[in-house]
Amino acid sequence: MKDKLLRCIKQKKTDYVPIWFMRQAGRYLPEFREIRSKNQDFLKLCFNPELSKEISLQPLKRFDLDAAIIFSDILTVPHALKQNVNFVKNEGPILDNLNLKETLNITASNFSKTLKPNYDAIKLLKKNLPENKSLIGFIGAPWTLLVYMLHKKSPKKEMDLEKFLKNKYNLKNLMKKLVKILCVHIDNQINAGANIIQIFDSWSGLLERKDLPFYCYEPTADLVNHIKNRKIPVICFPRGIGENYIDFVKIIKPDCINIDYEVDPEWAKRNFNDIPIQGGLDPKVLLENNEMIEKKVLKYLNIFKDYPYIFNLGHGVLPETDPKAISKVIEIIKKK
Ligand code: 1CP
Repeated sequence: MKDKLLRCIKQKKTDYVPIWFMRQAGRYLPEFREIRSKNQDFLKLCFNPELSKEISLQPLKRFDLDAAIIFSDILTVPHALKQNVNFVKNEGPILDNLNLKETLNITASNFSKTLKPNYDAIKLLKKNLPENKSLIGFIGAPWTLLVYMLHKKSPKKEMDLEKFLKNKYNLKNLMKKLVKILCVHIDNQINAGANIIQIFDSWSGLLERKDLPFYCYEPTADLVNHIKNRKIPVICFPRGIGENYIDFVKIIKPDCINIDYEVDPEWAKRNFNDIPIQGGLDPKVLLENNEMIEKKVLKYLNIFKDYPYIFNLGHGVLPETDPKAISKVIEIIKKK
């Protein structure tokens, strides 16, 4: 097996720590900004198979990475469930009102038809990817998608969680629909050629401990079991849940767990029952000088030297990152 991420997840030896970056295709790359400037409509860009394949390959042309992640977005799912999504410059995504009845009535075949360009992009990417590189497909976890669909924008600035959780009827019905339709989305990505799936729960950190089982653990466990039945490894990223990472790992048993930059890597290694770990380094470190980058990358490498570990960050690459910082990180890892 030449695929280094798969080897690591299956706890087999690799000659160096496998490496990829969340948001490795994105605004910090001038070649991405160039394509983006000619394509103002972000969703349209996600639905252009040729360009999506091209953008996914951009970071691999520059850097010796071990995986490609398909260029798309978690918010193509609300779009395919008939809730309009607009990506507004400097504001992020803005969603139209949800028509719950219409959304609940979308069939799997209608959903798959809308997202067909996404799956065509994966097929094209697969054809153009050397066999030793992983092809990562992804979804947003049900909770994170619920947040965008009902709050209709990023919760980054403000969200009244108590008020949000009062809307039980919408939450319950939409949650059920999302789990079902996300299984379809996952199957379609695997059938097109994805050989690893990552589940992004970017807003699980908003939930209190008592609400995690219903909104995060249960729906995520359903999806993880679905992916495991397909014999494809799944990496989970429940960002911001702090000490609850222990329960998450115990209950859900993902094949690999991505830690965020607030998680102490030593603590994770001691407490995660030997489940392979990915990520952790604060993306802001890549804005520092080479000496600091080296010191902080080596910290993670040393902690995880006898542990199945995939190098990545504790969240996505920041747009202001100099691509040279990415080269520096890779150089440090390959020479170790
Ligand atoms: O040019 C631009 O303005 C677009 C920036 C951009 C990019 C490059 C967005 C808008 N999405 C993406 C691609 C993307 N998004 C990928 C594939 C590329 C890669 O990783 O290399 C992936 C996996 C995502 C996933 C995604 N989208 C998440 C989960 C991960 C995370 O960042 O927490 C989330 C929350 C989104 C929603 C989203 N997409 C884009 C924005 C600005 C946002 C909102 C973020 C917020 O609410 O703060």
